Amino acid sequence: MKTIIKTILKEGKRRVKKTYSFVEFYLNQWAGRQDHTLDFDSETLPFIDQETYSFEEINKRIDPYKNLPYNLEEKLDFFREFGYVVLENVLPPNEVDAIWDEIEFVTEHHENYDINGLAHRFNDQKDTPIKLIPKEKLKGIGTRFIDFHDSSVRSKNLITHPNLVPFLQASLTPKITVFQSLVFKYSSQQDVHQDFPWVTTHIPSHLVAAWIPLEDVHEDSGPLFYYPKSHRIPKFDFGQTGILFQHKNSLFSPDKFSRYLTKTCTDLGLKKEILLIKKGDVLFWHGALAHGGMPINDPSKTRKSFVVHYSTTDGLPYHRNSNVHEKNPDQYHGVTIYSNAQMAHQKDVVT
Ligand SMILES: O=C(O)CCC(=O)C(=O)O
Ligand SMILES: [Fe+2]
Repeated sequence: MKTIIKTILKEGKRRVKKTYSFVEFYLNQWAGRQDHTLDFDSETLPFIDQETYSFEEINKRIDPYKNLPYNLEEKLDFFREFGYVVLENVLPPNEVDAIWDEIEFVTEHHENYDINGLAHRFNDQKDTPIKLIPKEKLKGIGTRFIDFHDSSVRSKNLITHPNLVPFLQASLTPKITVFQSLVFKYSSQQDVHQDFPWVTTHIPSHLVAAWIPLEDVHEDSGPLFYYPKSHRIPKFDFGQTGILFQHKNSLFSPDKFSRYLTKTCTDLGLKKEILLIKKGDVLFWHGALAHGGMPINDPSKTRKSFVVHYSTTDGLPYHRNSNVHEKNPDQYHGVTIYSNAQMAHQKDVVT
């Protein structure tokens, strides 16, 4: 009885506090008062996002690179303007196929792996070892593998491929690291969102993501969609937590955020585009680009993809699940890949 009363009182207190915060938020808005900034810190903004950006200068700052199968200057200009860019034929298709073979192998033998996954209507929010997820769920719509690269040397080599690194260094800083990766078999069908409120490091602007198709994308499979140029729209205020989302503390929900993005993009005349790229290509998107996964029109169509969120070692000095420095983190093609101490027994187990 006592605990029930305590719980009710606690919940009541939380609601009163939240109501007070809402009133405060709207009063401040009405009075034109702003107690927190609603943009990235200009001091730590990647050079590409600064007005003084120049290709000559960035080319001096990044590590030397060999012939790239694309024009880096043109791709960076496009990225700056539109918030995304596609690099065509930059990854060896047989290496891409080999990654999917690994995913299939791990799925078939899931009982041997603690690699984390999320499966729709099984463990929607909480990362769970795939050995606890039924095989049929693992193969179904709404499933994702989390940080598969931790367990696969082949994946680490692919997501740090020398054709990608100069672009990453130029769009962030030369000290690139991997924040997190996700492997999908089907479209995520995720609502429109920007990544930086969730994929947070000490420096929220140090975020670029790659979308690596593991097969050619079919238009009925629920392609990735995005609003070109949306990386520059005014940022959403989650209330109390500013431009970042925190489950317990933010006043506004991800749904409200999605509605804000759709309305703002539409009002500004930005047109939604879908991504129909091929195996071997890579899309990079800016941490503030509004994007999501289209609904699946044909459930027989897979949309196998590897999504990687990159940051810098200044933004993320250690693995996101840790708060201590790792002595000599692994380096792949000049990119730092931290080990997940909580999953040490799963490191490189696939290869
Ligand atoms: O691939 C998708 O459908 C969306 C993935 C995504 O938005 C993300 O991982 O940030
Ligand atoms: Fe996203």
